Amino acid sequence: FEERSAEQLRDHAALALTRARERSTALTDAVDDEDLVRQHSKLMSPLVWDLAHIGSQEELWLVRDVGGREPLRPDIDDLYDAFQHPRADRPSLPLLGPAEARQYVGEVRAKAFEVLEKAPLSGRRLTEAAFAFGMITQHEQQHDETMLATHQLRRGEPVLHAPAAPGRRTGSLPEEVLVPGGPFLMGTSVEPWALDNERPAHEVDVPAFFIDTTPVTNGQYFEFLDAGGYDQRRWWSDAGWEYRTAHDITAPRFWRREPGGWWRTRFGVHEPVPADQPVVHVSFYEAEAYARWAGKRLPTEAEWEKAARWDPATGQSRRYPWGNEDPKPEHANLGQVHLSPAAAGAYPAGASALGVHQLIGDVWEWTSSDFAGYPGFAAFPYREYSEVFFGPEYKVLRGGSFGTDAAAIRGTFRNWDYPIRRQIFSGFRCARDAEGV
Ligand code: AVJ
Ligand code: FE
Repeated sequence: FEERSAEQLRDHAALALTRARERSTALTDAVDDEDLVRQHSKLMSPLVWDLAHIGSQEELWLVRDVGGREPLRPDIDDLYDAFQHPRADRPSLPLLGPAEARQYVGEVRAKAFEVLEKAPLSGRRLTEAAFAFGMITQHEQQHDETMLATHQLRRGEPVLHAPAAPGRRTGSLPEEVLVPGGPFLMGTSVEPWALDNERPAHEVDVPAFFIDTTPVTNGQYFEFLDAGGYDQRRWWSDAGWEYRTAHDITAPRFWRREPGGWWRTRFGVHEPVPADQPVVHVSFYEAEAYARWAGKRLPTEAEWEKAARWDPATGQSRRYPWGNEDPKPEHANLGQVHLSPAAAGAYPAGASALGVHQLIGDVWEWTSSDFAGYPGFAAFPYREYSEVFFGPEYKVLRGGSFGTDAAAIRGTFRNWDYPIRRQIFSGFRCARDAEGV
C-alpha cells in the first residue's frame, strides 16, 4: 500500500466524514419528527437514537481521545452507550429530541474538523489518529445501514427513492466454481482501515470445495418454497426448526403470497418478488435449510474469503475480489445507490480471480462459522467493538449489501449477528465439498 502524505490523509478523512454525514442526514430528514422518535420494531432503535449515538462515538473517539478536548456533553454518554441499554429499551430513555440531536452532531462534527486540522497523521505507518478517523467514518456508515434497515421496517408511503438496480450483464454463468485445495492468507495485517477482528493475517489450509457463482436468487428460493421446504423437518437444524415453528416463519421477511405469486414490500413499495435478484431478509436458519434441501451447505468463513480473495496466478490474497483497487460503481452494488440487490450476473467486472460473482455488495452472506478471534487477535481500540461478541451465539456474515458503503467493506470485513435475524440485508450462497478433486 502506497504511503500517503498527511495532506492526502486529511483530505481523505474530511471527504469520507462528509459523505457519511450526507447519508445520515438524508436518512433522518426523510421522515418527520414523530417518525424519528418512533420505534418501528423492538429489534431496532428509534432513528434519533442512531443519529445521536453517531455523534456520541465521534465525540468520544475524535474530540476527546484524539483531540484531548473537553467533553461537549458528558451527561449523555450513558444514554448512547449501546451496552447500557438494549435496543428495545431505548425509546423510554430521556433521549435528545430531533432538533437537539441534529444540533449535537453538528457541534461534534465542527470540533472533529478542528481536531483533524492538527492531528498527527503522517509517518510510514498509519497513525492511531488517522485510524480513529477511518474507524469513526466506518462507524457512521454502519449505523447508516442500520438506519436503512429501520426504514425498511417502517410502514407507510415510500420516502426513499433510487434508480432500479441493474439487470444481468453477462451471458449464462456456471452454477458453481471449483476452488482448489491448499493454503491461503486469511485476514490482514496491512489493510489500513481493517478493524481488530480482521487481524492478523494468517495462513489457513482450505480443502477443495465448490461454491455457487452467485448468491441464491429469489427464483431459486421459490423452488424451495414450492417444494414445501418450510414444512419439511428434515432440512432444518434443531434450533432452526424450533425457531421456524415458534415464530411461524413461512417465507423470507416482508414477503406475502398472493394469487399469481410472491410479493414483497420494499421501502414502502409493494411489488412482485423479482426472480433474478438474490434473496434478502432470510435468517441463518433459513439459509441453512435451503442449502440442505439443495444438497449443499453454507460456506465456512474461510471458504468464503478464499473464494473472494485468493488469486491462483500469484498465490496472494487480494483486497477485493476484482483486485486491489477501491470499489467503483461497476464492481459492486454498494452505498445505497440502489434500494435493492441487483440481478445475479449484474457485476461481471467485480468477479473474483476464480470467477465468483457478487461477493461484495448486494446482500450480506451468511456463513456457517461462529464469530471468533483469529489466532493472535488483539482487541483494538476497545474490547466492546468485537471481542465481547466472540462465541457460538453469533454467526459471521460476509461481503456487505446494497446498503453498505464502500468505506465500510473489504474482502476481509467480518459482520456478525444472531442466526434468527432477518431484518438485516442478509442472503447467502451455497457451497459443497469437492472430495477427490
Ligand atoms: C458490525 C454491524 C455488528 O452495528 O452492531 C456499530 C457495528 N459496532 N456500533 C453493529 C457497530 C458499534 C456492529 N456490526
Ligand atoms: Fe455504534
